[in-house]
Amino acid sequence: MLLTNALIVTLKGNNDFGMIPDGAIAIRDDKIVWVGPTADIPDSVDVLPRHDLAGKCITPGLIDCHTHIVHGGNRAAEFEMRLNGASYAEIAKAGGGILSTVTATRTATEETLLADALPRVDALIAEGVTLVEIKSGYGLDHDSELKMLRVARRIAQERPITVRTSFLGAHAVPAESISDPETYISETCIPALRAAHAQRLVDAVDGFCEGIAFTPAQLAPLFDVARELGLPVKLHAEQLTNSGGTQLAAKYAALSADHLEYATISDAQAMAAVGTSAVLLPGAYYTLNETQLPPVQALRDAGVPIALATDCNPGSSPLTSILLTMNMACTLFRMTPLEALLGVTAHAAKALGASDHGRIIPGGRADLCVWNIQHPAELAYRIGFNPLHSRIFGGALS
Ligand code: DI6
Ligand code: FE
Repeated sequence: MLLTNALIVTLKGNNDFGMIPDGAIAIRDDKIVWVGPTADIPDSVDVLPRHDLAGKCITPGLIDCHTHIVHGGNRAAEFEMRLNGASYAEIAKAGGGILSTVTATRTATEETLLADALPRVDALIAEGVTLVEIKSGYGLDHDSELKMLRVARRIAQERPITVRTSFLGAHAVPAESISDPETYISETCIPALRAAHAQRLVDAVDGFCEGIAFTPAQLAPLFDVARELGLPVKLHAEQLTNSGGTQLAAKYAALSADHLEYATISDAQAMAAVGTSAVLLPGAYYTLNETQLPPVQALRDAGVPIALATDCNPGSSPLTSILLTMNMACTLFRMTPLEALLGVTAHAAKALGASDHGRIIPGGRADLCVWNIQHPAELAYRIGFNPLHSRIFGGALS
């Protein structure tokens, strides 16, 4: 198809929206084959069926590059506890937090996990998300981790969305292994990773480096296996304290280091040196009532691409709005609307190693959003308003 008469936000460069007023996009199958001014449409694509967009705005399909969207139950009761004075770390230490979701996830059937996750995925789709990353990490035993990853893969069959999975067996130390995290990594986590990889369930390997989770030394053997299997790594790093996660991530040339509230200037420089992206998660910052801001200016100065994501999870970020995530990044982290849009498109794609996503360029995948807006800054500006007109997924309206 040939989309004409649109304000196209290509995000072709890195420091501007790359706008083409009265632009056109030619799509064949699931690929963008040409983009430029409507006046310059080449003969080769002029034969395609035309859709006049009457001045609407087109951006790349949005990307949520860090979610735990598959999980059992919810933690509204814990939300209430926190508001009555308990801290996140205290709740985790008392066997609540992540571990209560582990129990709910272990006991849920695959069908229940899928049925619970789909409405959350639908909320993302309704705001133009075309690619979502989904982590395991609430199973913490062999079968339950694989179950979560199978559900994540099934989401891509049930809905018009691309799913990238991350194995997060090192999300927390399960209650039965609490005195011996090293053995949990070697005897449970690594064998589960190998099995999940053999069943093609894993696109990347993630971990949680934190006082309440794992140390860099405990995570290193897992990352060694990821490397052996040819899988890229990512890491939850410096969310609650500076625990050396960013340096570990940089040592393994991770795709991304995520959260980063307690990261330093030298952490940002270590990431820049190996091309590791930052993934900032304003929903978790907001939900935990955090006051330590991630080092946005240090990341900018070092040239680290900054991605944004919902972190959709039942504990620290029960958020399924990518547009609100953009708004929070601007208001809470003082990022610009351009940075926010790059954060959920081109930079999110980079954080997933998905190079054909996130920009409107010839050869790129035809995942697009059509918006009822006059300028792309409107996407981050409004709060709780969804201007999506339509969504094109793999070259088809959906
Ligand atoms: N950091 C987070 O914010 C989520 N996981 C993580 O490593 C929270 C997970 C949860 O509380 O269930
Ligand atoms: Fe997370």
